Amino acid sequence: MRLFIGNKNYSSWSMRPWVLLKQAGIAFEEVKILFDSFKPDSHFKQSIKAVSALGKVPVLVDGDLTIYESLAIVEYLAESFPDKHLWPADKVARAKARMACAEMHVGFTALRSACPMNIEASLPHIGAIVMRDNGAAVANVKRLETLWGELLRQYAHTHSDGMLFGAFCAADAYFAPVVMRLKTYGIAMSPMVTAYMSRLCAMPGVATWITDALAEHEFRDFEEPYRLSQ
Ligand SMILES: N[C@@H](CCC(=O)N[C@@H](CS)C(=O)NCC(=O)O)C(=O)O
Repeated sequence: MRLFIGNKNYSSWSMRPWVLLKQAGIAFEEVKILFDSFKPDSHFKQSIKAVSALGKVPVLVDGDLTIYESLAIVEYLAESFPDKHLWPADKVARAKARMACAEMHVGFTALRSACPMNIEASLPHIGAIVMRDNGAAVANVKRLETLWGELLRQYAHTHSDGMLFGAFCAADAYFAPVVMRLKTYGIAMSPMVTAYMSRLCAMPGVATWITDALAEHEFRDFEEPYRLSQ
């Protein structure tokens, strides 16, 4: 199995299936296509379009099958590796985990656009301005607090991982990039959620992604609304 991803510092969508695979201990080959631009003639677009017509990462290639869209990749992995419990075992918890991932997939747009993922950056001054002036982003953060708070209160104690549904699952992988944003932009969360964020960052699959992202040093102007190139 090969997983095509973009820059680890910037590519929030790539991070989701990658940390899920890594955390579950599923073997795969990583193929990184560095962003240059998203223009049709860019190296990135040409390279990923040769793999998948959508022209976006992540893409999972398993034999003859090519899957784009991160949620479809997660579902395919969950079906292919049932013993890895990528979704919670309990039916009700599983429904809630799928809801949370679907909500993440289409939602939190104000926060995502005001605070793009940038793992190596430290931008609390930008986070403060966003939280002061951007009501929609503030609402997104409040929704995260409510959603995560409810799940953590109900499930975190059921497994030593202390994740949203107890053991690490697809929902945690799905929210990992949001946790990166909250950290980069210094957005304050409740003590319970802050503790979850720390536990998530310490999960080996997530920690490895962060280490790789910090080692990347590939500055891209078009991914950097706030920093200047050194
Ligand atoms: N809905 C897609 C989103 C994928 C996506 O937007 N990936 C970004 C990188 S993080 C990308 O490839 N962008 C290229 C572009 O927009 O042209 C998914 O879930 O996989």
